[in-house]
Amino acid sequence: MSRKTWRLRRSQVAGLVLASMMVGALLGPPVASSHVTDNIKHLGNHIWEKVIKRKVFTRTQSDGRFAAKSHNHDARYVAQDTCLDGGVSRPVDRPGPGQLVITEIMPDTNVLNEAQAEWFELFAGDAMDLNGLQIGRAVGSMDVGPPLMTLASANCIEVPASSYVLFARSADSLANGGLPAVDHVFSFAFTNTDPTTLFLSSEGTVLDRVKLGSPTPGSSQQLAGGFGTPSASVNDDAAEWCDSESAYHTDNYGTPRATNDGCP
Ligand SMILES: [Ca+2]
Ligand SMILES: [Ca+2]
Ligand SMILES: [Ca+2]
Repeated sequence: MSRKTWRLRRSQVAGLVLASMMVGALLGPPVASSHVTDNIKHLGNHIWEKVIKRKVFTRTQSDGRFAAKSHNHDARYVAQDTCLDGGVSRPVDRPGPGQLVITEIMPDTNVLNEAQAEWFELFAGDAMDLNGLQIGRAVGSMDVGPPLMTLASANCIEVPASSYVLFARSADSLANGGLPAVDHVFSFAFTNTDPTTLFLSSEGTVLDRVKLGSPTPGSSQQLAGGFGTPSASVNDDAAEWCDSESAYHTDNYGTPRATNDGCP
């Protein structure tokens, strides 16, 4: 075998290894933890963000408008700088860390089809726009993985101060267990046996994240209510969470889009 042929084959092998790493990154997070794994995760994040970027622009184009490019020059993150408020363009009023808090998650419903009935709730302490908000989940770790959804619209996705935002797998109250008005539909799933994790980020900045134990069937996991404004740092402590005891459905407990119960 000539030296030239060996070089060619070695580069082909390298190409195959890279391709398999990219496929692995797209299929899901690797189990082992190592430097190589970190590189694969980084590559996976990069690909996801490229995919999301395309989606954001596609959505905006279908509305006949283009999202402005971010001042953040990190190409991995997409940001929409302006949105339409009553038809008038203005800067997006993004939340900062602590302004948007994860308050309740229903990963494991009784009776209902979970692919339509899972939900989670956020609390907005201040008025804000949710344009560009990214949400994701990482099983078994507080690590922030690739975002699983990004909120995008040509119009400002406004949220008033001191209000709850409800995300559910379906907006159909006949399918989702009779939830109150759903603000946003999500398509990823919560497992019922692993720890429940969720994070929120905007322009690459983590706004909030939680890691809880595995859920009790039929009960939401809720941040203890009754102690003033929900806090994105207090909710880091799993001891501040408990199962809801308020029924919103004949076989399911939680307080979707409403103040949480106190914990015993
Ligand atoms: Ca589930
Ligand atoms: Ca937190
Ligand atoms: Ca609630």
